[in-house]
Amino acid sequence: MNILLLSMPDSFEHMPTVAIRMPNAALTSLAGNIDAHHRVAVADLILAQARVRQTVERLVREMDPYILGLSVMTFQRKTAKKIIDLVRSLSPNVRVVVGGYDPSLAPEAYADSSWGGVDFIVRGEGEITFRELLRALDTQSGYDRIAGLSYRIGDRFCHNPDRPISNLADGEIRLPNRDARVLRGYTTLGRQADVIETSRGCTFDCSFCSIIEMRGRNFHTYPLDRVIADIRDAHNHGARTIFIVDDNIMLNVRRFEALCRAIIDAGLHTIDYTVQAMTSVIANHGEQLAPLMRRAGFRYVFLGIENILDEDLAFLRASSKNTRREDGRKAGNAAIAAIDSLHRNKIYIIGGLIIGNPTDTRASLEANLEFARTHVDWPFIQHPTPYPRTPMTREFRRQGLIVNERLEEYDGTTAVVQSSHLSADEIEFVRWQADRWVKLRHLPVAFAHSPLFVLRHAPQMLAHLFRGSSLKSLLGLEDSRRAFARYRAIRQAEREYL
Ligand code: B12
Ligand code: SF4
Repeated sequence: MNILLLSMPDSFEHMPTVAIRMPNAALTSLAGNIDAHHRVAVADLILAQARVRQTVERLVREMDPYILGLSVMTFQRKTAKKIIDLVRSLSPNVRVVVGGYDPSLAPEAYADSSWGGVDFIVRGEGEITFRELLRALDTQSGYDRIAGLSYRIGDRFCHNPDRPISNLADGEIRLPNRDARVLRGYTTLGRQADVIETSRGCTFDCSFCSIIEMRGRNFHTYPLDRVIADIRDAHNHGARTIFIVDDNIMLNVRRFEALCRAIIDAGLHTIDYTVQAMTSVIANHGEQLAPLMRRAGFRYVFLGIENILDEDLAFLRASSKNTRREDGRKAGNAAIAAIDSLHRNKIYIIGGLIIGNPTDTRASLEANLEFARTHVDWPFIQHPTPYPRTPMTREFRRQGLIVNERLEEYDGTTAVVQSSHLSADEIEFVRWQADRWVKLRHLPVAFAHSPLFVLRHAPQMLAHLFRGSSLKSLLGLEDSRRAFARYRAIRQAEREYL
């Protein structure tokens, strides 16, 4: 069977594609876990953002797929529909499978008859469900026993029971197949980029996160020798910088330390690594952990600070993962101790903050922005976004604070909810104004690490950073709200990928 797997081209503001283009971890993992007789191609459309239609047309011509698989996040739903319509127009008999967070958490949207084009929805983890689906198609043996699968019969969808979570330790899920990738150009500031995973799941329950509804509260890990083999494979495929996509790798600190040592022992510490981390773990274990991370090659840590105010942390249900402990007692917000520890070891902070929560005032936004200015190297400031089935979505709906239902704008940096004190527009404006200048300060660091890349791409990087601004607005001679309106119009136009 010919299988074409696509991830969507939609990107968001904090990851300008001029500098960052990362692969989707799901698709190569699916490709690595199907039976060997299939012909499979993986295309991350982020690599072809300016020519999505032509790229899809070419791939359909070359692959003549029987199966089209799409990995979709909520803000990419509209693009996914357009791509399905395009492929159907070129290849009417193609069977369409969707998977990922949005189809898993909002399957009803894909089963809707106005969508028309979707045949199968793979809910939750996909490797085994997808493999079983392909076998069922091969042997025409029916779909009713495939856990985690929803399938179309005429105008309606049948939803099979959920699939139990994979335990990962038993070797059932094989390594990703990176040879299946057919597009080139993955990068982080000029270094070839890749992704690996070492674990899945999380035992916390932050109200904004989709993970709990997706898979429950649990944590499963791959054996470290498999992780090292995965990193080596990425390296052999050219990767020089790696993003670890685990939901929450820091749940087992001893294991993470062992991973750092294993990376060093395997000589793979020459790669630049980026990992996501809870502030509490870094604050509580930073003395030993941060130097070890540095030796293993960790360059950036995406810190889930979420918010620096207690009231907001409580709303986000993120208090305990951001609390520092001393002698077993709670000792306040962990963010500063975590950042100090990483900075002392020359590791840079991507600071994840969520502002625009229900009780936020101008002063609470400012407090967080000031924190970003003072402590963070690359701000990843987002607005609370009501993704399907999260507890936060229910709360925003209950309070009547959702002001925008256009899902393609649910990209994290478009404010789609208001607070009790501020309009959504005001919240986004305040963030936008501060954000660019903090990011600008990181440019010399990027230059020192990747001088040729930054020299060559500085004009595009600056143009992206200051989209909508003019010399007059930068000099304060034009109302910055006009520049903001232009920025929003540019963002709007960018979303039309085909
Ligand atoms: C790593 C990660 C990132 C990385 C991306 C690296 C990359 N290129 O993939 C970074 C930090 C850059 C990032 C950015 C964003 N992310 Co993100 N991210 C994650 C995270 C932590 C892990 C995703 C992952 O790779 N998992 C490993 C793979 C193997 O698992 P998987 O994707 O679930 O795939 C499995 C199944 O879903 C299924 N499957 C998936 N696709 C398909 C397709 C087919 C055909 C089939 C059959 C099956 C299938 O099978 C796979 C294997 O089991 C998740 C979850 C979390 N805890 O926060 C959020 C998450 C996916 N991100 C999310 C979002 C919204 C974003 C952003 C918009 C920012 C934001 N507002 O949070 C941006 C958008 C990125 C972009 N395209 O520009 C949301 C999605 C919510 C939703 N309902 O859509 C999540 C769930 C976090 C959350 N808020 O709850 N993200
Ligand atoms: S700690 Fe991270 S992965 Fe876990 S629930 Fe919170 S945001 Fe999601």
